[in-house]
Amino acid sequence: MLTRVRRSWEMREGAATDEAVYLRRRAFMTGVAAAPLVLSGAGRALLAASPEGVAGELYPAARNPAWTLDRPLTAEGPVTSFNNFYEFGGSKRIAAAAQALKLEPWAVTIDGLVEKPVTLDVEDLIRKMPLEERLYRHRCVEAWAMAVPWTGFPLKALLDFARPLGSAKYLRMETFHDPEVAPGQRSVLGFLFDYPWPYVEGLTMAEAANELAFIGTGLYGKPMPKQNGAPLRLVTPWKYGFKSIKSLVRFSFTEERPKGFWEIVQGSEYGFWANVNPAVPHPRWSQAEEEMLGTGERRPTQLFNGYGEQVAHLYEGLADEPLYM
Ligand SMILES: Nc1nc2c(c(=O)[nH]1)N[C@H]1C(S)=C(S)[C@@H](COP(=O)(O)O)O[C@H]1N2
Ligand SMILES: [Mo]
Repeated sequence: MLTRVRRSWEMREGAATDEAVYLRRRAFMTGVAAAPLVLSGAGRALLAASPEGVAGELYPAARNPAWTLDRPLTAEGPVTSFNNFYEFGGSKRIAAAAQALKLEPWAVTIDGLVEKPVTLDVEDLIRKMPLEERLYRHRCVEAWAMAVPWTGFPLKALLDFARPLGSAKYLRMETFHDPEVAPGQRSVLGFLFDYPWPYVEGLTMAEAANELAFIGTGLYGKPMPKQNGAPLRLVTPWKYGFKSIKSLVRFSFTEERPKGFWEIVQGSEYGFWANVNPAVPHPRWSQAEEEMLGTGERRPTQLFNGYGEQVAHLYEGLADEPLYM
């Protein structure tokens, strides 16, 4: 008898077997022939995917070896059970609540200053994009950090698909808005205080076209967990985590600089640029060091989160801008 205490993020031993048994039973009950006991490769891939994941058979995607890490990968458990996703509440333990998100159907709109606005289903969009896996660091302004394998596609591929006009200066991204699904979006304090839903973020066109800017569709070789921002979330590893907007429904090309969710809520603490810099403290968090999720290891923060080689040139001539808040 195992008496070891299991931490909440450890996978239950034999969980995959349980799932296989469950699927066979379900097939039996619906009158479909039971799945063979020995699963084909594709069958195993389907079982590994989360049941509601979008286009699960595309995972795992091939890893792009250009993006390596200076530290071990963070364990999957803490990454999928310690989250910021205010739509589902202000605590870090929103993973269960986030399961209410319905991923099918999920419409994505591309509009604003583009040749031709379009709305398409997220699965169609993902199937048009070149999926790959990248190992990236992630740094929250609250001074915690992680190192994770994202699956997804370069944001540049979406720009090429969208064909923005020459007059477009910014890309504005927007999260779903559905108070019935997301309790955080319900008005709690009424007229006293409401968050400015939906969550919005923005990048300059040069930032959006940078090779590092990525749209995440998966994590740890599987479709994106809902709590991490399924089915599409921005990944900008040189910026604080609040820029990496989750569960996207809209990409708009604009001439005006969009105001982000946290910039609207508290403009004195959160700005448009939000580039990681150890020398510029947030009013509530020193940015000198970061703490790795899962291990608690402390490391010195790096300028641009260690990605200066890829992005420092984007900020030349912008010294008067608040680049690090
Ligand atoms: N829509 C939406 N996106 C969001 C947030 C949020 O509250 N809502 N939180 C942000 C913050 S502050 C961080 S650090 C990351 C956390 O991503 P993770 O939960 O996958 O680690 O998501 C970002 N994207
Ligand atoms: Mo964050």
